[in-house]
Amino acid sequence: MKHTVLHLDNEATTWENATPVGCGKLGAMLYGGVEREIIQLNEEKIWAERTNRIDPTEFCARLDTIRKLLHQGKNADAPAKELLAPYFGGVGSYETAGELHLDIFHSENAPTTDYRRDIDLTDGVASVAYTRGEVHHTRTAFASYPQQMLAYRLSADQHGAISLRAHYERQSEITVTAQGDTMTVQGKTACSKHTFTLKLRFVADGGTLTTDGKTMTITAADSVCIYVTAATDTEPPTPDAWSFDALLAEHIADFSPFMRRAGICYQSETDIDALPVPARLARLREGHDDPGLINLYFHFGRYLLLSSSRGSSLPANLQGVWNGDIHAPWGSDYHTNVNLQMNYWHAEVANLPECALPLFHYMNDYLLAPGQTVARDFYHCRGTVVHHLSDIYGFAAPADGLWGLWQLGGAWLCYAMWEHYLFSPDEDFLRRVAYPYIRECTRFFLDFMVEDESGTLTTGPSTSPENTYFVTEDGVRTAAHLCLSPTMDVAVVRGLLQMYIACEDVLGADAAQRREAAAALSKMPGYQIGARGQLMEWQQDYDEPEPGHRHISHAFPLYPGREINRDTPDLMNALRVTLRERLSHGGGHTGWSCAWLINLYARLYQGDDAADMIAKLFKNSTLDNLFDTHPPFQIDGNFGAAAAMAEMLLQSHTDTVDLLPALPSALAYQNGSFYGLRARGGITVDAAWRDGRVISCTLRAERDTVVKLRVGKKIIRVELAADEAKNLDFGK
Ligand code: FUC
Repeated sequence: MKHTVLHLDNEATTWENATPVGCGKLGAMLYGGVEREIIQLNEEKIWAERTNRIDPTEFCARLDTIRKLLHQGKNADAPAKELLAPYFGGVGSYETAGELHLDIFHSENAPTTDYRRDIDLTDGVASVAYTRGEVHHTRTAFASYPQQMLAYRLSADQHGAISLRAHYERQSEITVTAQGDTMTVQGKTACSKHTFTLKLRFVADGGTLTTDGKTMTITAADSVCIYVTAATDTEPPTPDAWSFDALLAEHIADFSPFMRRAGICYQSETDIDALPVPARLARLREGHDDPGLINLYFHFGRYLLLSSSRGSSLPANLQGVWNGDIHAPWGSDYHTNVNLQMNYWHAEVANLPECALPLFHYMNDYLLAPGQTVARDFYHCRGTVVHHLSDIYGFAAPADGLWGLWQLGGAWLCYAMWEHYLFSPDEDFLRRVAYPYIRECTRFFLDFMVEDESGTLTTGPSTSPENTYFVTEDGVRTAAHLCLSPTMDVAVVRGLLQMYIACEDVLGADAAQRREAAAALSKMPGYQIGARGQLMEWQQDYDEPEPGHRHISHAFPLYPGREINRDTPDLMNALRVTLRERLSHGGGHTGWSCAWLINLYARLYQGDDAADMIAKLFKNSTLDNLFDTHPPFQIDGNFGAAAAMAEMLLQSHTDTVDLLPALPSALAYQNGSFYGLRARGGITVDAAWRDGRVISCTLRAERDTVVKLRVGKKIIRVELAADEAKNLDFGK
């Protein structure tokens, strides 16, 4: 299996374009500068805590007033702004740990040639290489998960060629002390509530190492290794003076098996694959195809997840684990009205299910209990709730403004747990990890929803995430956020009730609540088609101020939900109209929104439109290092698009496993293969196609099972025995 390399030919001039490495808790962005190297560092818990918790007294009574207005068909935005303004909270920002700066002294007075900056995505190793005069310089960096340590080496092919001076910077007060070969950095988060410490150990081979108490100077070394540990509110261990090569070997043995599990391999041209990414993006922008870039992007999406969400780490935030600021864009927080969920869309299908476990720990250990308090105090409901954003301190209340009055964040997160179970049905996981959160979330909605006059259950006051609709009052048209039962609420809650009932059917834990849930499900509204043939976003067919809005919330039942599928052709058609309208008004203009559209077109079996969206993503929302840009950098687009690239080749959300459900028809996509993609039911699939037709596939199952495999128009029944590979040959 060949190594997949993300190749650049320039130093990063901005943080956003640097090279990411990470091991879940720690992250680094490497600029790869020849004269000055900057290594920006992160530790996942350096996060400012907002301490002014809102007193929820009276919230519930005021909310009732707003709800009544909505039930009377009135616009409730203005009174809600007035009545509820005191109750909107906020969270602090995830923060940078600061930057190690290395001033590099080259003795050769010659130009730099043959510069390259790479990430070997398979091994998880970043590198820089260049030639200066007669000397070839190499830098190697990685984040060791087994050691929870960052490692960086500068070396050259001639003795004594490495000289540098190292100092540490942060855009806020820090204490730096250098003693012997170790630099210790101490600082506080912006709220001053949390302290953090980094230890940087310098090991020079040959030459001299001196310190003035703050900086390190190394002269004429053969190589220099730097090892970094970091921790918040506690001391990190001092890095051992490791053998770099042994540490590297251990890291590759740890990292690469995950990366080797799965891949997409559209047939591509070797000389185009070898180009630096900026040149490939430029070619694309000129209208050339580059299916090989999809292979790379998919792998990079897996690399980023494995590097930012692992073991006992926190889940990937808006920027994974990478952030160069004290006050990051959107606080680099956990946005739960699409972004955090999208971060995990590829985890199962792209064969990194372990990387989803940090999300589940976060839900159970950080969100569940605080969400119960908010459910009780704000809504007088049982169960647990999360609104549209959160942090690492269990924030679960409404935030920001009227668009923060949206109670569905936790319910949507339940889908990740449920999908994890569907992909690998493990009753123990369901009982211990998924069920406690899903049950509590369901309980909230059983209490929260109220019947309207017709006996239909309604959610709200709520919003269709961040979108508004027009209402006319006294002849004046205004945009309103608040409503009852926007389609997304309906879809998320319907799916939640279904998954909860399915959990009870496996576990049989709470017959009374199962009955309540089944009764509630029977009273939920369905989906409606509007005057233009579109799927309606609200209960009424409103005009919209922003018809190209980035959120496509009402498409939820198509993806990531599954209620709209080939068995509901009218609703599929309605969504076709919806997407066309969104796009004709400039939709898909943020990276994550574009990534969602690729998934939606894949689920509509419109491979050509999916390919157009991929091209749009590459052209408008992809930085030179393949980071997704909102703008600015936001990691959800990387993850959501990786999921979509798999979804075009393999789907399993209905009762069949579908091969190549949305392969684009252009010549560039007609030949290729994939390996290690996962289908629901504990199945792993490899497949190859030629001239657009599947020629072979291999299926493996975790347990004995029967698969209905859809290949073209045929459905084939395949019996699989646990852990036995079954090869199917479909002829040339
Ligand atoms: C949601 C989106 C924004 C942005 C933010 C972090 O609120 O509407 O576009 O992605 O999250």
